[in-house]
Amino acid sequence: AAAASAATTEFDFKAYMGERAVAVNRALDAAVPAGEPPAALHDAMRYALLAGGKRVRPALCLAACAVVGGPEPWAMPAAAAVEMVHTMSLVHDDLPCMDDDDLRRGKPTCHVVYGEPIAVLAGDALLSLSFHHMASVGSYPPDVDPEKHPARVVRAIGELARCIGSEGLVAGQLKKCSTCPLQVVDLEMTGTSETVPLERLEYIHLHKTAALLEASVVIGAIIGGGTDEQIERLRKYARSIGLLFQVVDDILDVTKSSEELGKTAGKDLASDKTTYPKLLGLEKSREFAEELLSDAVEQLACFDKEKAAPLLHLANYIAHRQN
Ligand code: GRG
Repeated sequence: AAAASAATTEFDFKAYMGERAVAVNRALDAAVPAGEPPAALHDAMRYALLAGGKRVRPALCLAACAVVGGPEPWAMPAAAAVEMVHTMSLVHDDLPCMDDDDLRRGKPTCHVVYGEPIAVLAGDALLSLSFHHMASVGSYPPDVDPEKHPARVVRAIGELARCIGSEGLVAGQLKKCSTCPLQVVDLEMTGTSETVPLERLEYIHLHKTAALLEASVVIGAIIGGGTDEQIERLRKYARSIGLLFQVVDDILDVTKSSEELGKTAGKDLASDKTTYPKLLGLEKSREFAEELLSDAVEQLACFDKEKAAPLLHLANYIAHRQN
């Protein structure tokens, strides 16, 4: 973490994120036609995609492309694609058969506005659009290396596919469903770790949250032309910040609700939900978060300091964010 402040005192993280969000929103806006048939489906996709969001995954993807020396625009189709996957996972997560949430990013959820069948289909369509978008040669800038680029795109598509299915997002969600009838599958899948709450929690977070964050970084590095060694270092960086993201989320759940309630124990410590503060205590959870941050930062040491500044700040932001 010391390296973080020394390297990048002049880096304006807020401006960096703001500029990336604008560029990513433009790409997402262009990716789904407004008002074209089937209009209800396209509207629902646009509603979910353009409803705000911090755009952390696309920023990671663009920053990873840049840190290995690739021009950022090369990674824009991939950055848009990872946000499409993220958005569709939120749409499905909010459905009545999953978390049954009415609000997302401060707005009514997709199924509340468009109905459940359209929300399911909008999610499905966003998922396939993400792959279509990544694979569309025409969506890449003309200066990509025509010899190397197609192979990089294929490799990146493989990374994206892997992080979504039974080794990624879907697996994490299945594990979360252990109180519903899916439990049978869940138990078959996980064997003995079922009896170890911390292992179980880490499994959920590594799949549900860290997998897509990891893929976002790795895909950016692949498209940017990173070496295998660089890609693996960045994968480690991303895995640490992926877990960090969720540990901090758990901590915020406790501390924010404590503030709101004016009490020392927040809603999360009192609820049934398993969280890091509940299993480790608040102090140990904070220590764990700092460890994960320094593990992530360590992986950036071999990169050019200036080029690594966005990834360094993204890690610090994830560790110290307040929402
Ligand atoms: C992927 C095929 C497929 C199905 C979906 C429902 C499901 C399987 C997975 C759920 C995944 C899920 C909801 C993970 C939570 C991820 C997470 C940490 C969300 C919050 O991310 P932020 O803070 O949100 O980046 P914003 O709104 O800023 O984008």
